[in-house]
Amino acid sequence: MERHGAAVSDVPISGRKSGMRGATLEALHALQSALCVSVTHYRSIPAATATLMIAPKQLFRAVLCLLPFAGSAQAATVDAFSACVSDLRDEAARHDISAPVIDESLASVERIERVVELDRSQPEFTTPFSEYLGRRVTDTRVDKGRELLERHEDLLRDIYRGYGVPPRYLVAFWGMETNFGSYFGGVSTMNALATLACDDRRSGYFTEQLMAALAIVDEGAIPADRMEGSWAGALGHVQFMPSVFAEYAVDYDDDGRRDLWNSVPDAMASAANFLRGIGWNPGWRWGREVTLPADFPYELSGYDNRRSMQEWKELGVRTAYDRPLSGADTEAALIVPSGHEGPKFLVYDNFNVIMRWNQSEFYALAVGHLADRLSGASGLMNPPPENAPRMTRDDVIALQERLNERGFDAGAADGIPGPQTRAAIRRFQKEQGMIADGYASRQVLDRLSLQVAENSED
Ligand SMILES: [Ca+2]
Repeated sequence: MERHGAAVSDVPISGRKSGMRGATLEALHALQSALCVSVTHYRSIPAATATLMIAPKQLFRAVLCLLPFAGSAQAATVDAFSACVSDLRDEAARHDISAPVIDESLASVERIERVVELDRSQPEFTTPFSEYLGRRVTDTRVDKGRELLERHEDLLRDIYRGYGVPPRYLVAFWGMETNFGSYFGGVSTMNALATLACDDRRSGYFTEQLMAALAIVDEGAIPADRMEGSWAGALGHVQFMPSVFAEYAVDYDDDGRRDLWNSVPDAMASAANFLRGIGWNPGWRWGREVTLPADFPYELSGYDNRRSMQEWKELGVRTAYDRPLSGADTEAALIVPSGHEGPKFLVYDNFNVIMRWNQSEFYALAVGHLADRLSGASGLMNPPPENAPRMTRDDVIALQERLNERGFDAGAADGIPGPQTRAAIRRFQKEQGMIADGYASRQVLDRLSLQVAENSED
């Protein structure tokens, strides 16, 4: 509550008003104290684990509710944040974080407004696969990655023996996450996580991440003031969230610290340990680019539509170099990220593992393709078309709403063409006799819009 008083005294007040404001502030203090007491009491019930995680958010919201009385929105925000941090300190103590580390990490922690903005921001346009891939798998990155594969050859081979993840994948993740350690994100992890733990949207999750981050400082991995990463709290070379760090980080260079900021051996072995932990299948590729016959039934595409290699072979799927697929006994899915005019990929179990690292098909395709490039492959045989008209978020929402109106069940109209939306598009395309590639294109939106217009004229 000290910071509250200090902040409000900066607001110029005079005469009778000061008395009124003083009385209001007293009431505000009383209410806030009551809230703090009740929340603290509630959180001391050990069984209420889920509630434990929500509490800072509730407190923050409760204090914000009093905002009109506080006179200055900024002061109230600062105050609500400091009350929330005080609550997080109690939480940290219950997590057995040592008192000096709690002090070192949270005494001067600050709320970063920009972090909240980024957490809420939604892109205006959907990013086409061509652009996504073009930005991430550049010739410069491929050259740098090949150089690093060579420089760390012994280390990476050693890790491969221990964990079963080939060097090219580890270097590909490294390149995707931080451009091989050239940029960790530049945001104080304590500030970022405290900000998000005290924000409404995902308070429980980020409180958990903050506790894990404090435990990492407590074990001596890195001092709090040198712990930096992304605005969302991802750490070091391979951008582990603190909870992933806690579970999977490895002290591979054996210096007594799991250091994912300054030790390449620790970072690479940790990535391998994580991949193994989430199911990496040694001896398998991630997937491959393929070619399809002209009359291919595209309604069989989609991440969830898994079939045996034998079935894909019978459907005429061949490698991008027009060779027969190996008849290996595995399941695969066919993905067409730019629609039927772009590249086609058959993806195996390890693709799902990459998706567990980051739940995005584009990301997983980029990691797989970059890994291929690092081991000498050239670019895609059938690169994605670059001139496809961009869909805005509003276009995709309109597309989803019209699919839903027509009973194709595209799911929530959130402006993101995810798996459910693409499956709905495939059903609509098939009904219309279009190529059922599930691609959220202008053509599909136009066809849907036309039909809505025709129906309304009936
Ligand atoms: Ca180490």
